[in-house]
Amino acid sequence: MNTTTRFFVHALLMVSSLLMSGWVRAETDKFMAEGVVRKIDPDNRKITIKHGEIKNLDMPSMTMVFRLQEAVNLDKLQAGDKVLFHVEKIDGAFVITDLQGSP
Ligand SMILES: [Cu+2]
Repeated sequence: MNTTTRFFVHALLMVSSLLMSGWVRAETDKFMAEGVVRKIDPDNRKITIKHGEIKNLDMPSMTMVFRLQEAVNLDKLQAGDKVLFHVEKIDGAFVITDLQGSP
């Protein structure tokens, strides 16, 4: 390996490790709120959840309606289900971007 090649290999490794650590951090920092499904409106992609504290939004526990992002699958969901979910404020609306069943 000549010096130039070695330099580029080094730079590439550094950039990829930075990207990886940023990605891993973003994944683990994603706050998952706890909740119980109250009502589902699949036609309008809306869901009513009685939720615990949502730390990333500074929101205390309450029952409210959320919008569901297209990627979130609600086929198996029904009222009474315990869920873990991530909410983001997008264009002034509270949107669930990730939702999973809770044991
Ligand atoms: Cu709320």
